[in-house]
Amino acid sequence: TKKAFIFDLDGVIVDTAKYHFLAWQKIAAELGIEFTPEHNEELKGVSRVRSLDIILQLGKMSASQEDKDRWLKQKNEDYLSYLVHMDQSELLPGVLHILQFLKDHGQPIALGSASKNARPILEKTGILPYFDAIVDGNDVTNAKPDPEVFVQAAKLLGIDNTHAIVFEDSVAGVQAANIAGMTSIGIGEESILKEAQYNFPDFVHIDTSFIEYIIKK
Ligand code: B16
Ligand code: MG
Repeated sequence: TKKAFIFDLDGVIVDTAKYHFLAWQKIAAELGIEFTPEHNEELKGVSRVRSLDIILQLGKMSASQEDKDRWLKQKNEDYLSYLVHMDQSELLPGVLHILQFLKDHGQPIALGSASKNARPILEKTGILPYFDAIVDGNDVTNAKPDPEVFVQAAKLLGIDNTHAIVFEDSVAGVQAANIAGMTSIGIGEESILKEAQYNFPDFVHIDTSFIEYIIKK
């Protein structure tokens, strides 16, 4: 059967989660808010605007829209500065192999990311041609765990939700896939991604026989 393979971007295809963390940490430090890697788990897969709200909540702070807009701009500029020299070497291990395997087997591939910076990252890492559809933070109004981003992706590929497989590194993203009735594959620590139907530490641990099994299922 033809399935739809939907990839999250940050933390699944590229290790940009570390850059998001660094950029947010700078803002938090400026505001005198303690922001740890554990706190950062809550920001994964979450929109930029919502991420700032979570950080402000952590510091029990409220702020004017003007201040928020300034911090959001500052965060993104800082984040983009980490991406300037990005190239194919920043693809997470094993990703390219799986993308190629799916292509060779005629399987539709989509991106389902909360990021508004998704396209330039796909271009810089040279994997844009693998994607039959791209849905990112510029296309959706509801952020993960709302399934909008994945539902749109499956629709663009013309595949039923129940035949869609989502690779995700975030709790919110795994929840979004589950809510949509899709197969969720957690990439990362199993103890964090408890709700995923399958879990792998990374793509190196995903055997092509597993992908074949999912395609046939
Ligand atoms: P941007 P994903 C998400 O991307 C990140 O996980 C999340 O940390 C980030 O805040 C969000 O994109 C928005 O990104 O600021 O670039 O628009 O994991 O859904 O690919
Ligand atoms: Mg992610």
